[in-house]
Order: sequence, then structure tokens, then C-alpha cells
Amino acid sequence: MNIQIIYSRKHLLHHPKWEIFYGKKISHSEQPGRIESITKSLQQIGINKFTTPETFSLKEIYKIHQKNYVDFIKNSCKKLKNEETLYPSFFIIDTYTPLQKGTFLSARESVNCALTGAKLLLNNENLVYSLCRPPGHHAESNKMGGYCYFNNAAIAAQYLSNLGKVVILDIDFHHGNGTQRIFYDRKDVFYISIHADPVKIFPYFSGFLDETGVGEGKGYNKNFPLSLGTGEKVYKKTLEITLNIVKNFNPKFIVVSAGFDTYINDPIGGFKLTIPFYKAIGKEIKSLNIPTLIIQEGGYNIKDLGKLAVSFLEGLAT
Ligand code: OKP
Ligand code: ZN
Repeated sequence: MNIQIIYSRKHLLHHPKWEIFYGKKISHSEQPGRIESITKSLQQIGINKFTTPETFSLKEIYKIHQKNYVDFIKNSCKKLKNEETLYPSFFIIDTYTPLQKGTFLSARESVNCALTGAKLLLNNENLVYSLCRPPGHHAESNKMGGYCYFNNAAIAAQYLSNLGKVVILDIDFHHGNGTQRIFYDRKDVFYISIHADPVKIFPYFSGFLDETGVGEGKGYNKNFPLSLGTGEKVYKKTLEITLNIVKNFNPKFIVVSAGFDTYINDPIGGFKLTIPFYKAIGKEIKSLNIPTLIIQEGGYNIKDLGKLAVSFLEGLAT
């Protein structure tokens, strides 16, 4: 398989214990085992060489996030003791996104994974998979939420946009409210998302059909909300529509916000996609023949996550 994988062990420093759901503490879905499931499956198919990310300047993060927000996370984490959890009361949109001592380092390294992947595309690589964790697409310029702190895909897309037009194709089960908002008034970075109808599913306030961009960005944001229970037929049709939009826009790069929580057995998802279907999704994206950066977002069935990733890559890379 002709693909570069970017991986860092620093994601292990972030291991949230609980989220607050309707006032109750429940176990947290976004666990380190997610990425370890993926690396294990990659090794089983003979991909043993993972690239360690380069460390980029915080300036790359400040291009997307407000400095006082980044500093807030950095300083809050520094003050925490080893097993301590903080749910801040500002710079946050929900009760699912805790800070721990290691969160800043993990989140920053997750950005480094994304940027290292982006840099490889600039050096003529065609396909890179950045094993980002924590995920990023819910993070706004000064808000954390939905298990996300820094918007990895947005920071990578910003970096790539210096060289040409970029499409961010978000196939996570949830709408990427952060990414949408960040590029809402821009026409050089086109955000397209297929996700569960926000009337029923997080983030609830964003991801509707009529959100199409503002100012210069009008027409360069497209949402495809689908009902709970959506299966492969409808999903495939929707994906084909989005890929036609990508073709017409003719971007220099594609950033895929890849969430595997659209899987039928995902514990917090609600679509009905099966393991082999991810290969079909990969194939469709590959057929565009545009340099592609895959950014890991969600996907919470730890047992099957690796199989989902491998299926996707088989479609993309073979
Ligand atoms: C992050 B990503 C279930 C409610 C929590 C938050 C979902 C965040 C998803 N216990 N909902 O887009 O995969
Ligand atoms: Zn998700």
C-alpha cells in the first residue's frame, strides 16, 4: 500500500475518564484504545513503519484558534494534578470535553500529526493518513467541544491553502461545526459534510441544509444531514453528490475528516454502514485523483475500529 501513516504515542497522555450526560457521569467514549486498535490492524496487514510527527510552531495553531483560548488550555492543563479532571466553565460548548494534565500536549501533538501530513502532501506525496487523537472537527476558534480541543483538519487545510484551493470532506457521523464556522466566509476552503441530522444528534445547533456560507464564502459550505438509520444505498448516493461538487470545484488538495462512527455497530452512532462499505468509500475518493490527507476524527467501536480503517485504506490505496 502506498500510504504514509503519521502516529505519535503522545495521544496516550489524554485519557478522559467520564463525560457528563444529562447530569450524570458516564464513561468517556474517546479513549486511547481507539488509535491503538488502528495501529494494530495496520501492522496485521504489514504496515509497520509509522512516521513520527515533526513539531510545528504554535503560530500554526494561532492561525485558526484565538491565542487566549490556546493559552487557557495550556495554562489550565499545567495547573492540574495527575489524575485530576477539569470541566472549564468557559471556552467550551458542552459537558463532554474535559481537560487533564496531558490534554494540551496530546492536542498539540494531534495538530502536529495533521501538519506533518499536510507538509508531506506539499512534498508531492499523494496519500497520507494522520492518526490524530484527540479529534478536532468540533473545535471552534475559541471553543472546545465534542471531545475536540484544536481543529486538526482546519489547521492542516489552512496550511495547504497557501498553495491552492482545498476541500474538506467531513464523513464523521457528527457535523463538524468547528470546521464549518472557521471557513464559513471563505471561498478557497470548501467545507462539505455528510452527517446525522442535527435535530436529533450532537452538535444540535449546526449542520443544517440552509447553512451555505456567508459573504465571499457563500456557496462554499454544503451540509448533507441524513436521518438516523441511514444505510449504504442512501449514503453512497449522497457521497456521489458530494464528490461531484468536489470535482467541479477542482481543488488542489482534499482533507478528509474521517470518522468511523457511521459504522452500524458504533456505540454512539446511528447509521448502518458495514466494514466492507468503507472500502467503497475509499475507492470513490481515490477516483478523484487529487492529493488526499486523511485526518482521524471519531469512531468509538474500539474492537472494530482498526478493521474499518484498513477497509477504508484498501479502497484508497490499492
Ligand atoms: C465527536 B466526534 C453520548 C453523547 C456525547 C458527543 C459526541 C461527540 C462526537 N454519550 N455526544 O464527532 O466523533
Ligand atoms: Zn463523530
